[in-house]
Amino acid sequence: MNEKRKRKNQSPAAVHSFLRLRERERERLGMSGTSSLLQLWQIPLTKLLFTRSRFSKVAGLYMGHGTEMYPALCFCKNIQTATYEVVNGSYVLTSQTKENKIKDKALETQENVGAFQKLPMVMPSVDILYSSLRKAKRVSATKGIANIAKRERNKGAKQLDALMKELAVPLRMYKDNFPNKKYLHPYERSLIELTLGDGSYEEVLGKVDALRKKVISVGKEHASLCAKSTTKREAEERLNEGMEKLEQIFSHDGKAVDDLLNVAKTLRAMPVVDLETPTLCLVGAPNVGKSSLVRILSTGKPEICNYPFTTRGILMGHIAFGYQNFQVTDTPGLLRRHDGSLKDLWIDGQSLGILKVAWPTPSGVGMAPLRPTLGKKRERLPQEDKTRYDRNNLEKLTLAVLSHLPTAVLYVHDLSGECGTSASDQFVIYKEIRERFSSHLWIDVVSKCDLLQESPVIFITEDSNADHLELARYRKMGPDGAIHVSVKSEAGLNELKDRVHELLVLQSALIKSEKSNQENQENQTIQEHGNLVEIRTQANELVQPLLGNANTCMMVRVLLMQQI
Ligand SMILES: Nc1nc2c(ncn2[C@@H]2O[C@H](COP(=O)(O)OP(=O)(O)O)[C@@H](O)[C@H]2O)c(=O)[nH]1
Ligand SMILES: [Mg+2]
Repeated sequence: MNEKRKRKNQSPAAVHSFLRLRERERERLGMSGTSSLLQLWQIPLTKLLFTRSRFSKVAGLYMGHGTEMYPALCFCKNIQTATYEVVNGSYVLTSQTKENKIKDKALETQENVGAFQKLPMVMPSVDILYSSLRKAKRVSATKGIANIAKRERNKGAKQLDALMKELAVPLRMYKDNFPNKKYLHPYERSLIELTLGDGSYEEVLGKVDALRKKVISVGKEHASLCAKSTTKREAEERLNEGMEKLEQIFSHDGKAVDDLLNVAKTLRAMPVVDLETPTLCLVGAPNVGKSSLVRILSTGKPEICNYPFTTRGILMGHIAFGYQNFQVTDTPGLLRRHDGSLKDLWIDGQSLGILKVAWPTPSGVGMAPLRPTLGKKRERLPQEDKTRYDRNNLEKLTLAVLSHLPTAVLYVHDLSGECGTSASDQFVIYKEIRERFSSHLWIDVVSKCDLLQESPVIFITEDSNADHLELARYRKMGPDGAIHVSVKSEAGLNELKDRVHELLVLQSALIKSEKSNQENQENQTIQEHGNLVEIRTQANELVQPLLGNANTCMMVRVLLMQQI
């Protein structure tokens, strides 16, 4: 405001240079993207014309001192308050590109995790209802109404209005503050799918919003009925009716709020990962010794993270090498499917919306969406289905971690025959995972080597592939270059720690270089935009002295802007 007042008293040239300076500063600070025509077109000059004109208050066509002022100036005045963006070389009202802005925001948020820790606290539905009723009943009639009937209907309408607002405001807050799933980091999106089930998150939020809309429409309707009452008694009756109706609706549909409360609780309990800290992720079949190795590698005592659908917790530890800190975590195990490979579980790129698992359907085993796990629905699943469901989700969690988090992989192979998954099954899963995540930094470890030396194992379940040379080599030694370790005899642990250190330092460098690449790209975009603005400003300066007529001036500028 002060800036505006000061500028009013300055000469057009001073205003012009001030605006150019400010535009440059905005560009320098990276505030590009939205450029005000007020600045780019030096529109305040026309505003000065208005203030100088004796007819500045007259609408429509303006005449004064022989100067004709065109209706274009009215348009000009309108656009002073609007901001524009450059789209395909021409200016488009910012409101028209609102969608793009949302998209930008989405891209921004997708780069970060931590949304679950920012979820709003949800109040149980009964608490919302009773506190709203208490507050509404305390509302009294507007002071100074002498007529009893008028006073009563005024009080009734006000109380109903207050109840409606008290009920609707928290619901609105939940709607606004629970993030849209599609704008979340893909890892968090996958956790929502895995823990809550396909579409459950949106369903619960949708129900909460439907309840809000119902409360508003019923509340308004009864408040207006109450306001139309002609007697004190009628007003009282309508007030009671309205209160009862709202209470009834909220008691009946308030379950959605309680479901949302459970969703928030579940999601907030998810382990927090730091994307910028290099992480080592242990992968392999169940019982191969992953957790035991996490304990050995962690410098402190690792925490057990309970993902809601895991039967056993997952360990999350920290490794400190000198001044550097790293994360180490195990994943639930991967199993070989007898009906094929893991490919049904692949998480396709960014989207988990299409995640499907093999699931018994009424017409036999087919592809069906994940079953929701919220509330009672989960309990009703038959035991066999529940086990299958949990197993699928455990594996999907492993795949989600590998797909969406910048982790280095420590793949654990157990060739001792102790873990319950045969060497050839482990080999098949390993090859699939290795191929799928070939870009990850990687170490192979053969665990429990104390047992290997004691008794070479032969599996009854081994198939004819055993003759295959590669498999035979694998069964004996694991993948090429694998480190043989034993938590029991401590063999190979020092070598493993050294290799892990090297790997994590590399991972750290990788994260840093990716980050600086990203920053460079962003800076380049800002720079390009800055150059464009500079060219436009210079072109504007050239055209300005040549053109006297404001209308023509504007037309030429529009053409010029579109050309650049
Ligand atoms: N003999 C022997 N047993 C081990 C070794 N490492 C782990 N185990 C055992 O293997 C079983 C599974 O280990 P765990 O770390 O829970 O495997 P995870 O399911 O892959 O996390 C446990 O009973 C461990 O005691 C080892 O080096 N030698
Ligand atoms: Mg484990």
